[in-house]
Amino acid sequence: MSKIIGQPLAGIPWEEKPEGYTMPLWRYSRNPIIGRNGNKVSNSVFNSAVVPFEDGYAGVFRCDSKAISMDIYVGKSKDGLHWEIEDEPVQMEGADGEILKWEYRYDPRVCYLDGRYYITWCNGYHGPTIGVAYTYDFRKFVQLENAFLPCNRNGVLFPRKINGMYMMLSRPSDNGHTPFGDIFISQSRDMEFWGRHRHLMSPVQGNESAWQITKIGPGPTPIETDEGWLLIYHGVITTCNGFVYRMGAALLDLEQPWKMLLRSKDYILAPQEFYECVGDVPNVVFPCAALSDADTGRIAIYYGCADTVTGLVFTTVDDILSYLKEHPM
Ligand code: BMA
Repeated sequence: MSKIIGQPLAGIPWEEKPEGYTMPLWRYSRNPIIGRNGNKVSNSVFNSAVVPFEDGYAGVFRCDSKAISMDIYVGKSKDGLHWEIEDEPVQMEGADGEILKWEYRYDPRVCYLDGRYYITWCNGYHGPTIGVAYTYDFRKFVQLENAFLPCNRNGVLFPRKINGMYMMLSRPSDNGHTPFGDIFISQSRDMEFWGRHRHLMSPVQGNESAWQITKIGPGPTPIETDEGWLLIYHGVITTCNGFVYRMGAALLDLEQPWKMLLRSKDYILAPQEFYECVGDVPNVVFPCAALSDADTGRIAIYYGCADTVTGLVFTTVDDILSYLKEHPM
């Protein structure tokens, strides 16, 4: 039996695996949990991040407006399933007005670390880069320096320091619909200056695992297990109809997380349901957050569906790690 190293979460959203199901992730029966009209302004609500907060959950949600302007909004929930999303975007304060200039903000992640909720997101600053902010209460947000130079997307923090360093995954990119992309890990002593960049993983060339041939990017905050860090990521193939986004998983060394121990050859989730295949951008499943319960090993993953709505899938640490071991690269 594999173990999650972390906090218990007795109220984690949950449904049992359907009888006879053979894939490692199973969908919530009432997906999608958030529709297009998640708040007053939204055209779509997707690629969003949630964490346990007070006696329920809080999150930061990507809502593209009806003007198709990308921004992030606070949401709250009692049960992790029913969400109330604010109608006004997150307001940031910070030391340097230059950094507070707003171009666009999307694909947030939230990570509880050292007593703060850190938000990372794709932040427009002369091209996409990684914005960083923290909050204690999901009301006041303090924005720090952008972590990297543009162009970069998918900044994902580890939930604790490793060997005294904060660690962040990211995926250097271009300013458009990037047709390439490897995942790197960067380190920082202070959440401001990032360095010691280490390569983690590349897309898979050839025909061996073509769902992840074009680019890959980290998803939720990695989950610590007794066997390594469990990383859920997205992998992309270029088809005659454009990109198709699927989900994969990898296991990373606990002390040196740029060393990959296992990686899925088979995807763990693919766009197959109507709401994943039909929407503003068809054929996208894009994970950005996971809740986990260290007592039972349960994991609930929040993901964007077709860049339009938000879905939930379930697994356990055993289901996903045994699948990884049975379908290795
Ligand atoms: C990426 C980002 C994601 C989106 C994906 C698929 O470049 O824009 O937010 O989900 O493309 O459209």
